[in-house]
Amino acid sequence: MSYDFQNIEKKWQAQWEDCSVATTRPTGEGKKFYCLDMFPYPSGTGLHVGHWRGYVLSDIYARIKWLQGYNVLHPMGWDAFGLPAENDAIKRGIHPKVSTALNIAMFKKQLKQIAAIYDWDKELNTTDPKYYKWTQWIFLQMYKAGLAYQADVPINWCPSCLTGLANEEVINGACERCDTKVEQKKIRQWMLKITDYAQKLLDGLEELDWPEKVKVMQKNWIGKSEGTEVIFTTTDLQGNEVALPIYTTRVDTIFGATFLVMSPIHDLVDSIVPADRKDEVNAYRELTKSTLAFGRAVGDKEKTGIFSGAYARNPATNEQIPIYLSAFVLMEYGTGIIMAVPGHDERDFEFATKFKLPKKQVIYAEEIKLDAHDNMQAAYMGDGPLINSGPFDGLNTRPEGIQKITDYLIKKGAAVRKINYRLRDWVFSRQRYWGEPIPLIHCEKCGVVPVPENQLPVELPDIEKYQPTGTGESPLAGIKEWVNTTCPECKGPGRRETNTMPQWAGSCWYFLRYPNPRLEDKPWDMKDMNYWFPVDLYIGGIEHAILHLLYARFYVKVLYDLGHLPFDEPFEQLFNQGMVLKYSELTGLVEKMSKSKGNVVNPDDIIQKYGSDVLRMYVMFMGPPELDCEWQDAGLDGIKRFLNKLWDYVTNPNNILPEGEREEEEVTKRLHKFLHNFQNRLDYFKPNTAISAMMEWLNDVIAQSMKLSRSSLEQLLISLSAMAPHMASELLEILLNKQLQDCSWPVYDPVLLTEDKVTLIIQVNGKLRGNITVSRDMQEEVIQEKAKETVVKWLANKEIINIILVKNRLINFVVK
Ligand code: ANZ
Ligand code: ZN
Repeated sequence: MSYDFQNIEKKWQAQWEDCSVATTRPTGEGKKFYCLDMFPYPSGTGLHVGHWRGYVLSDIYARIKWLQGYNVLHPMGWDAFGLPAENDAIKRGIHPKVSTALNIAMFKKQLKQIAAIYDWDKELNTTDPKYYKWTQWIFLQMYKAGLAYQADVPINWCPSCLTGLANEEVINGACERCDTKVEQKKIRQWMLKITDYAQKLLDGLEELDWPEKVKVMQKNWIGKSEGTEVIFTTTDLQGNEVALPIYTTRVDTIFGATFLVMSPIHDLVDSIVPADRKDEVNAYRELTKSTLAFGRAVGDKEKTGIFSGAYARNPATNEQIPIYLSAFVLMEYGTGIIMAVPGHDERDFEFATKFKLPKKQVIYAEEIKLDAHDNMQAAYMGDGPLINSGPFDGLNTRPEGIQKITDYLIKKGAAVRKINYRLRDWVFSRQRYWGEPIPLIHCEKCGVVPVPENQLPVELPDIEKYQPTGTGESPLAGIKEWVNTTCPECKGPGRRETNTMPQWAGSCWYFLRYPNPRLEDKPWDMKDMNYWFPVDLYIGGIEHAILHLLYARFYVKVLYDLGHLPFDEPFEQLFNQGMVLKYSELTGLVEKMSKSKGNVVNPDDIIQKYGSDVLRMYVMFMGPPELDCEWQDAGLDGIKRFLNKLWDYVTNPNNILPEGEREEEEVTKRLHKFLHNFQNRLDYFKPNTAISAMMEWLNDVIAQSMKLSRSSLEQLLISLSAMAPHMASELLEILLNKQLQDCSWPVYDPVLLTEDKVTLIIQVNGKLRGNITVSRDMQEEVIQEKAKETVVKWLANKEIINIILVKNRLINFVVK
């Protein structure tokens, strides 16, 4: 191999280590570009080639902006709280502080091989008390604004991790981390009122330059629904009338509501179930308890249910209809009670069929088939004129039917218009050790009292037993000296809150800290906020489309509303890179890399064998960056061959002209065509085809033995530096005696892009008869003469009565 990557990469990395090439300039100095990576969790397994895919991509854009003269902020940090470190502590007896520090050191060493232009002076770590002091401070601002509250709520409880989980951490009813089936458990929790921000979080999406897919995912997660809350009534066991509010988006079908269904855990169940049905009902509730998932996991399951023994009055028809209980109605959505319309809702139809309940048609449609007993064969979900709906017959279902029936019910005092969101408040506490302590004190006299801000951070104490207690209390509860404290208000005895924050707490705001991570007396400086935000480009995995991005947007909106930030959306442009997949011998499938599939590629091995530049370029060349792509070793060899070919060509003195000598015009044009394609494709996030443009250029140059001027060589090498910075820096130095930091990003000249020869079509009486290639600026008369010669045979013995010339396109001889 002609290019000695091992020594050359070592040399440049050592140089960049001593003196970072691209330190961020002070706030306010020039045009800024904030290029952010989703910071990694420093796991024990080290950096993955999947990380490389995102980090190289962002580095390309950071490098381009840097060479264009922008003031670039391209930082890196560590999202280092979380369960794995704690689980490690339990398993191997290593303190999370120790294992986290070791992992960070390893990650940093590996990251440096990417040779990204990170400004390591900006490095931050979420487990550093100087950092989490401000994570706690933000929580207190939320608490003081009434956005944090305690509730005894049924939460997702992972019986294996022994902790509560956020909805977002439950995947198909199982714990995201350990895949154990999640149970429901009522436990005292700290909640954040993210639901107060549902509408703002929806509205804010409109303006963002984000992938449509991510916006849709967030919209669906927030799940706005506009409908009606209708009051049905029943009589409780004491003979009092009680209201049973239901939520529906189809109030137009209310005349077809033939029963109500209530969540089995609804508070009103006990007061309406008659004595003779209690045992049966309780047995059903017991049965469904474990299957009741918090959130929306239920719904498609087989519909179980039971008759409550009670009836309700339908306010539209005044009919008494039976009340059923079923786990398919979620307590957490709407009112926890629904009106069932089997004629026009599929789920209700199934339920009615199973329990032999009446189905009533209230929308007319020709295609509805009735059986011999006038029963509907399936729910009709379409629209049409209302029937069997009293004074509303003949009205169209939507929007007129909904409107008129809602108005009618509102007038009767039996309904209100209502907007519901799927979004739930955020369970913010964890009963685990390795997280930020929640800075609150419980006092018997004063209640919950915030730790005074000048006493922050509340440091996580050292501890011997990390094991989760399983009682719903964090291991911190066992440290008496730490828990027992004085109440900041009455100075009497107080107890510290022992729950910790979820891992999200540190990652919801880290990007605000990067401009000045060592600031002591405040979390950030407004001057920095005004200058650096919003983040210009945020790159990370699609797996964060909902969780992290929604929480971070929520934090920023709250901080904006509280006057702590001058903007309310943090990330202007978002790009999600796809995953790296690889064939697994074990499963015979191309899959996401994982230890268990035995298909993980360790970047260290690749760097050993091919070097960092080849790996950088390969992860960009493997496919469109937004798609999942398959790793193939052969692809590395392809890149290696290309870089060697490039090296060999430009280091051959015969191919480079001496200083001051001009190259042929064709060579300059070919270079500018490349520069144009390269830039254009990068602008559209197509680094893979940008690399192809460079490969095509090189092939042309070699095929035509083009001799490059020194200035063309320089522009080529600077372009290369975005992808392969080591090799580019070396060549700049040895061939041109230049340093990358003294160069500027090349600009293509649009004038050089236009080909100066054009091919014209020649027609005779509108029929294609030939073509000629002429130079662009050739005079019309000359073109005519040349064209005549080409089609002389078609003009013989003809009289030319007109010549039509469309510049640079065609020439048509009209003849007789
Ligand atoms: C009667 C009806 C008739 C409905 C019909 C639909 C079609 P979105 O759009 O998601 O808001 N619903 C309400 N609360 C529920 C709960 N807690 N658990 C399960 N289902 C619930 O859906 C609103 C519809 O979902 C509501 O409108 C209600 O069923 C059901 F032809 O009411 B509908
Ligand atoms: Zn007190």
